Amino acid sequence: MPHILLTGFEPFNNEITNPAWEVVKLFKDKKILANHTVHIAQLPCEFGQSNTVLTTLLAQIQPEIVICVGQAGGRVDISLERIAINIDDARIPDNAGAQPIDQSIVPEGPAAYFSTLPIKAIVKNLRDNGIPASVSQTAGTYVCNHVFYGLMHYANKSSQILRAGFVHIPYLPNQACAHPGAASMALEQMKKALNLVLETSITQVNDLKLGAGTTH
Ligand code: PCA
Repeated sequence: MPHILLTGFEPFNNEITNPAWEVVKLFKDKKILANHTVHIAQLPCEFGQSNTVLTTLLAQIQPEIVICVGQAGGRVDISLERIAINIDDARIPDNAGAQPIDQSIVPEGPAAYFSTLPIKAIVKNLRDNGIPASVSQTAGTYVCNHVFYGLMHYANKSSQILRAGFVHIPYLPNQACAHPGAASMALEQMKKALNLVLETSITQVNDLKLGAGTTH
């Protein structure tokens, strides 16, 4: 029976919720496409500790598919992250007060890793189902990119993990009320989106060759 690990983060930056955890927790013990069991976990919004927690879970659960989800306040849609880069550069302190600037995540690691999720096929499936989605060319340089890089570094050495990647999601509507003008997405739609992300990650063997580039 294949296993999926799905993670979300605790709230950070004075928010009282994190949409990533709110949606991930709806998948507790769920079965996707009949036989894939979902395991969920909350990660601390802390450099270092987030990857310690994640790698412990990866060793325990031995999942075939891993998807980490984070809040990207201000983004307008479900963002499929393409690339994790080997740098921490924190604009704000993390939840433990750390604010690394221009530090490698894994000093001996490569500059970057690509997501191994079928990100183009996922974007297409989400849009076909009426959910705004896009490929994102950067997950930033804060804790989400830190976890994305840590995940891909681990997955790169693992024969167990077949697919791994990171998804950023917008604010929930109640959060956006405190950030006038910021986009948001309802929890139900995020849940439908995440379900499609998981199903597509299971069924789509090769990604589609669809344009998702940007000029800036
Ligand atoms: N978003 C932050 C860290 C935790 C989260 O949910 C980020 O995008 O780095």
